[in-house]
Amino acid sequence: MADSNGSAVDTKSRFVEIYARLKSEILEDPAFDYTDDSRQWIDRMLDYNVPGGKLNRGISVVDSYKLLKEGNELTDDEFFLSSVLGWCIEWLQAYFLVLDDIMDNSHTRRGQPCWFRLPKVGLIAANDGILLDNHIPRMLKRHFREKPYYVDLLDLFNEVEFQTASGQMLDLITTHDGEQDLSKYKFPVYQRIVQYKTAYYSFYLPVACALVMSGENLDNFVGVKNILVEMGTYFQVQDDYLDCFGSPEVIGKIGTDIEDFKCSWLIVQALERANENQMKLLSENYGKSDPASVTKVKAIFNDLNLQSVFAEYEAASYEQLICSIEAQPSKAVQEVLKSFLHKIYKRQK
Ligand code: DMA
Ligand code: MG
Ligand code: MG
Ligand code: MG
Repeated sequence: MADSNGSAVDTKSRFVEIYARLKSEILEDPAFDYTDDSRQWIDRMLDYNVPGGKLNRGISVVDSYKLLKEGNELTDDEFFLSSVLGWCIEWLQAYFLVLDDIMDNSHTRRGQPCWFRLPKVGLIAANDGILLDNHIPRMLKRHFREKPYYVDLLDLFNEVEFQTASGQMLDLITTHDGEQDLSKYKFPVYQRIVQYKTAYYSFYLPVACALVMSGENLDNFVGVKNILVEMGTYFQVQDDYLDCFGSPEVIGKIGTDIEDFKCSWLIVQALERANENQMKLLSENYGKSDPASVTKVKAIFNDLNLQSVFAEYEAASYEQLICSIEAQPSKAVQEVLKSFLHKIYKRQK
């Protein structure tokens, strides 16, 4: 048996190879008669937005499916099909990120300018987002139409996409310009936003895909879903922390949460701890785009020791997740959940 590290590298490179095949199937799609220019546009748009991330979500489908088979090697067909589902999640993520960067007024993503920032792209990016989204059911149809679980897959992707878009709506309407009001930024509001915008698609969806492919009924995995939603919340807390305290060269993006008046984990924690003077400074400076205001907000985050508050939250979340995972009856399911947790615990990017 390959050592675990060797096989992880192998899984990633085999997974990455499958992208080229899926892309060429899209470019050859007989339903649309591509001109040279349009084929080139899609080709470049996909390469720019789909494969350049960490691929954690996509590869987790393959890893989880393998663990559900109690570690037995996958056949070539099983490896391919679980990878297609993984790539569908990466496509879904690309779709949400292209639009998220427009709405969040972001500058960089994965170490390069956001797609809509390219002079030739601009708001064509909005339609590119729609195309990315439309590619998903086409890939599912091509590769899963004959499977008994085809309808379940379609339903799963539809539900999770609905949840994510609803989470984005909550994130955006909470952040409304013009009526900046920090008094509503409390933990339960925060939790609801991140559960919907991040946890379902990033954590539940990869594992749910692997379960559906294994012939399981998702109704029997509510406990697993709850654990994954907790893990997804922890992941978004890390994202919010890194937005301010991470290094842009490592995370590949420049933070905009303070400028955007986001209901981020840091501001929620700061508001719980600020004295009267700090509170006043936060209301005057949070959500302003000038660098001096951003610097003042960051200084308060530092004065309130939010770095150590985060370190404590991180350790406590980990303990709690491990405890819930170990209460799961199936060893294989425990392994799936632990492997996912270890991919993100103390991540720097
Ligand atoms: C991202 O939230 C959620 C989705 C659905 C893309 P975010 O805006 O904090 O993400 P990022 O920091 O990557 O822009
Ligand atoms: Mg964003
Ligand atoms: Mg956003
Ligand atoms: Mg963020």
